Amino acid sequence: MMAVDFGASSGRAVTGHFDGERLSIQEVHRFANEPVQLGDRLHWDFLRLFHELKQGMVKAKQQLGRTPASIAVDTWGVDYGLVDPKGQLVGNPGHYRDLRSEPAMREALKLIPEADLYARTGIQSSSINTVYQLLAEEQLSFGQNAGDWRMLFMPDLFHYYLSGVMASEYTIASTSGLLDPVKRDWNIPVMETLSLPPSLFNPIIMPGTRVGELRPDICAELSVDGMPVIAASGHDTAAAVASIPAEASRYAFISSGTWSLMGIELDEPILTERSRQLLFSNEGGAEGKIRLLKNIMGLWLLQECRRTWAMEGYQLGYAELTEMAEHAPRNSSYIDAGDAVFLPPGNMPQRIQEYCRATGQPVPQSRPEIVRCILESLAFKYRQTLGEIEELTGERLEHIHMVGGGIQNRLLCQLTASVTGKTVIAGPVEATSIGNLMMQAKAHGEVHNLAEIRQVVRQSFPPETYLPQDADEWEERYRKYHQLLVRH
Ligand code: ADP
Ligand code: LRH
Repeated sequence: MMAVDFGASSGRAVTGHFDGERLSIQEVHRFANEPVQLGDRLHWDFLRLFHELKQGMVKAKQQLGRTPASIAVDTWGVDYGLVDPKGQLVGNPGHYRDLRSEPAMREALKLIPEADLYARTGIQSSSINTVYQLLAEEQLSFGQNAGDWRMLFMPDLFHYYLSGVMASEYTIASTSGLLDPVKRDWNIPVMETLSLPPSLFNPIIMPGTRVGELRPDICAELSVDGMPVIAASGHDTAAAVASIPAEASRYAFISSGTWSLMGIELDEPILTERSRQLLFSNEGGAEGKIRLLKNIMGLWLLQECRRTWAMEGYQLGYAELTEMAEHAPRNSSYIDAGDAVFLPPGNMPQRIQEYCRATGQPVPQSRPEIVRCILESLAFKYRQTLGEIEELTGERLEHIHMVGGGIQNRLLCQLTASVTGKTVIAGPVEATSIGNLMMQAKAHGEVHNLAEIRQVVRQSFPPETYLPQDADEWEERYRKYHQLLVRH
């Protein structure tokens, strides 16, 4: 099988072989996935990425010695493309780290009060949400033929151009702010109140559904045989959560990559006023589960520092940056890693310094100090969020499962264990691709449910455990963070 994962730090094509007990994976293609600023809008580079996907298919065939048994694409949430009745893209898909949807969000919330919208969709209001991006689409309101267009989330858009079939997979649709989280289907009354035509949206299909077959012209172009295109789990975070190698029934998770998505898996959504105030969203998971989670800025903060420093002539790898932070002077400044001020691309070191100055804290000056400030602030945010999850669910959680590329930052895993006082179980790194592949295996009937998927992942990719250290010191420092940032 073949998974293609479009992450913000890179895109990758991974093949997976399931022998009935274990999954083995091999990365066959990794490529940049950089957005392009064109005019006043930030875009996906869709055509280039479709080309990279094809390169991945060619390399997968070379590596396996035959055409994979199936293919599935996942991407980050919320973004989409618009397609006209002839199947042509209506412009390049927009990228959510573009602040054009902020005014649209304010307008929408005049039509439906935020508390009401949350109770009906279970999604925290953020300018990145599909609903606000759609409302901000000038073409949608002004285009003459918009009534015939279809909206396809990014994984669905790739699947459409691979198979010619339009569908809307549940996990990715659940990031839109336009689903009814109880019915797990489109929320037509919300669309109507916001004047979004329901005809834009395709029917929802559940993760693990076969969308169609690879188009014959693509088979001919790439010299590959036909294969099923599967909507495995279109949302990268949902795929990552599906692959958590959990044994315990209750645990918190952190999907650690460009974002940190921290939450818990539930059978039904929590749509209370308290959950809205605490900024939790109810997104969809495999088997119709609910991922109650919070978006935390995550390693994006570090990615943007790295990019800024590279432009200033300092090329630093992640391993090097982490090592610098290990030896940094004792940190005494924190940022709120949930603050939307850190959302758009830009000079992140400067933004962090300004944040510390504005909150009356010592301003971190050196690169090691800034990296340390980011990592400790993330760990503190995780502790705060864990307390909130425990409050909302009424359960005490003893384990945190961390998955994704971010667990290669061992300092962050250790800080998370020490600051929260919980056992951190870290792995797998390629959780998203693994979740994608195992949901394909499920579609092939090779495994039957989420519990079996998780058992296979546990057997195939044994995780690493981190235990808390220096509990008293971290308790004291968290108190300071709490006084400074959480109470205000
Ligand atoms: P996404 O798919 O969300 O873009 P990934 O799961 O690929 O993200 O994780 C990317 C993050 O992993 C990077 O931002 C970086 O901080 C971290 N990372 C990658 N490689 C290393 C490494 N060798 N050491 C420490 N951290 C790393
Ligand atoms: C992580 C992620 C997250 C979304 C964000 C847009 O990659 O999918 O779950 O909220 O990107």
